[in-house]
Amino acid sequence: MQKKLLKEKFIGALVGTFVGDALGMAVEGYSLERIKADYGQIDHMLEARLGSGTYTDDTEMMIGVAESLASVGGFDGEDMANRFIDNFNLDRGYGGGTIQALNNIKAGTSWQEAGKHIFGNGSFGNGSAMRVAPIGLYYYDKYEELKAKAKKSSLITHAHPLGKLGAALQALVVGYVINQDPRQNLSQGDCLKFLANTLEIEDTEFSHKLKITKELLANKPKPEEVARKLGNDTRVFSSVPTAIYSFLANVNSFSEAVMYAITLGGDTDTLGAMTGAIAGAYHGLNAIPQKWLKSLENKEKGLDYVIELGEKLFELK
Ligand code: R7I
Ligand code: MG
Ligand code: MG
Repeated sequence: MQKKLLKEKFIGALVGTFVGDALGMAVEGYSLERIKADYGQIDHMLEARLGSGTYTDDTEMMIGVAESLASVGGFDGEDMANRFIDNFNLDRGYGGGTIQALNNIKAGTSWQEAGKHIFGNGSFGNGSAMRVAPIGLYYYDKYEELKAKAKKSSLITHAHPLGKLGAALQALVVGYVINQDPRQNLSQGDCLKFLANTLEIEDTEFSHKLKITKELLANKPKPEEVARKLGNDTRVFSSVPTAIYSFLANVNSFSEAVMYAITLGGDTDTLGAMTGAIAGAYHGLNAIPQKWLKSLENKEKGLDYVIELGEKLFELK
């Protein structure tokens, strides 16, 4: 692939996370029906908690993942955990399990142990998948390493086997689409087959959901059915497959994919962030509408900073 396109795709995955997160934030927790009644489709940044065009924990943590990979030159759990702690801003809206794990680390527990007993057996929230795109970029040319590093990055806060698997699935789909040329037609079937064959998901929630994804793609169902069958909540198996579906069902357009994901309701900032990461990694930065880019926050660690992080990761490769 041309270097110029690959660079666009690296930056697109990070900015895609940011745009999807910011677009979905204002309606996080709304039902599909409420979004439909109040807004129809959300095609501009609404006024939100920290102002329109601002990001939430999804992007704040993605920034931590990217910063760590870029500064160390690969995965380092202790460094990544410290970045999460340094960047942490409670007002961005963090999940309870993640807050606990980061507090454990601050209190001296190692990053390998900090998340192990949250919710009993570790969290399977979507917090480690929503932030994982930079791992998909950094290891896009080595899928075995990509999976292993994604799982380790999850362990910091989401130690449950399904939490780790969900992060690996999201990183893997990002890595896969980085390798695909957006000017050629992407085969939905090949993509799903690749994911099922490359990750050890057999007999898990994920294999079940990917099978449903394939059926839904063939049937062009209403969004209500997609949300009901794939899920739209904060559990990782109820959101990563939904993001993959949203991308594949709208494979020719970054904006259609992200707006579709948010229309499904529920964990909308995260569905937007994960779909934006995949669609951005596939299409590249140029496919993200200017009107959205212009409305993103751009002070400290804002849009320009995220673009620079994408460039840095690309240069390192
Ligand atoms: O995963 P996490 O960081 O939350 C991310 C979400 C995203 O929507 C962000 O935008 C932000 O709003 O928060 O936080 P966790 O608390 O680890 O997990 C999220 C939720 O998943 C929990 O509140 C639980 O509802 C659910 N969950 C579990 N439920 C039962 N048993 C996670 N693990 C378990 C479990 O083991
Ligand atoms: Mg969030
Ligand atoms: Mg969310």
